[in-house]
Amino acid sequence: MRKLTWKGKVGIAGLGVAILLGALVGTYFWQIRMQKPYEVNMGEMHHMEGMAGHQHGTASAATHQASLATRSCEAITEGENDAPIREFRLTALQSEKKLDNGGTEKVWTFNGLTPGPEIRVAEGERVRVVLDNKDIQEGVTIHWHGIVLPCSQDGVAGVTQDAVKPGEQYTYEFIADSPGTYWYHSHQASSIQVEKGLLGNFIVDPQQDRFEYDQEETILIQQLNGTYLMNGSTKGTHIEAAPGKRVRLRMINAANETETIRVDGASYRIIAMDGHDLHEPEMLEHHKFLMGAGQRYDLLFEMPQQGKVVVTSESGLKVALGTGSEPEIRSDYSLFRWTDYGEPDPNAPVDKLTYDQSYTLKLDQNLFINSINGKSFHEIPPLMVKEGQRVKMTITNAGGGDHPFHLHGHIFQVLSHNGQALSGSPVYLDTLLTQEGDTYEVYVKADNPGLWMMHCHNLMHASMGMSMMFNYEGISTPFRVGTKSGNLPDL
Ligand SMILES: [Cu+2]
Repeated sequence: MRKLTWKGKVGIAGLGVAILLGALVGTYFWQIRMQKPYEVNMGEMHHMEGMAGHQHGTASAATHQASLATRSCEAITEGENDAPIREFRLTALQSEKKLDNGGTEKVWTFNGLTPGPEIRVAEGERVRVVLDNKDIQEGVTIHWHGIVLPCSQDGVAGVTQDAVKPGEQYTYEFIADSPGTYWYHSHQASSIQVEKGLLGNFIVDPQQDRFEYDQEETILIQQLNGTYLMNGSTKGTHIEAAPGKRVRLRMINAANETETIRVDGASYRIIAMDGHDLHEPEMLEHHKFLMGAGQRYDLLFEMPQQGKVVVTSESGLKVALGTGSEPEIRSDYSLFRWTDYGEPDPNAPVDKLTYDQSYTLKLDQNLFINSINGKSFHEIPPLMVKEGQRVKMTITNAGGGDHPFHLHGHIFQVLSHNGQALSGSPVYLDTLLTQEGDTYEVYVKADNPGLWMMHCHNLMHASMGMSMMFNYEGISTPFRVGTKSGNLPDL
């Protein structure tokens, strides 16, 4: 290596100091901004002129008359029907958790547990969850990540409800009409509360399964006060599975960072992403896959006649299925790509999708302030849609690491990646992992009137500003976000 001159050394040191100063100044200004008392009505931000979209086709939006007749998000509830009711009670409370690395963590839990109790219902059932808050001072909510439900049930503090304070109660009610793997978590001060443990699995069993299996298991990755856990363990846990059994493995990434997952001991199919089945997924040999924060992957494999199957994250977390010898660990894994996996669905041709409105979103980071189109959180004009519109969003990751982009209240379909149309199975997501330099086009039908958050699911990024609204014209809210109300959904 070339020896550095003293000038070079001073230059590098200077650059280091400048970067450090920049970071400190950026964080300082952000904190000042957050401390200034403020209050925002997330449903009235269209007086900021909404975000300019490009119109296509015949649907010419009458944007300017929108504010006349309004309907409150609070009044948009699940209608009556005779679906069977499944009732659950979740109480948020402070507790302690002993870890298998010897440590004890002060945690926030549902019913004394983190992850909280698994909520499991059948497709079509009416889910009723009574939330009580025992002693979480800043209040809590529950957001049902990935579930399409009425606006008032979305669990976003300051948008769809007030945070539930100690001694208070809130009842959520919605029909679980889309089977799959989901999760729930608090959406009050989410970057703090999720990390402290307020989260759990949410599984909707299908009425009719497209895939056959003998056994199913769920793996959840979380970051508890900074410590990574897979199914509650820092080291590795074990699941019973007999040779020859077909296992459906539901995987949930509830942490903030992207996980690289490896499966040793069996070839597997990825049969669902974010709860939605893939069409004719082929067998994967020696593949690892990326799971963005907030995303879910469902795997299907057959237990070998001898030995274990081991699921490992690159951060070293492990779950072993079965007994016997350890599987051979290979080093030649290729990276799974979902943009050309499986087969196109002739009943849902992607190239037939047309849209009325298109929007461009640039996700970026400067000096630790995270932005969308150059602005942060409540300064970002909402993306305004009308009920019935077909919307295309072009999402670019311009820097700052991975940004798993999450839209509430809808499922979107991915059209293309870096200009290349998807050529395999249709892919329906609620959370899209974007990496630096990526551009994706996604399609969403505006068929669920409300006020919906759209944010990075690295909740640290969301707390630093990468969060905005997807608002329907004519929908209002009586709730307020800000330091005055104390409703801070992504702090
Ligand atoms: Cu991000």
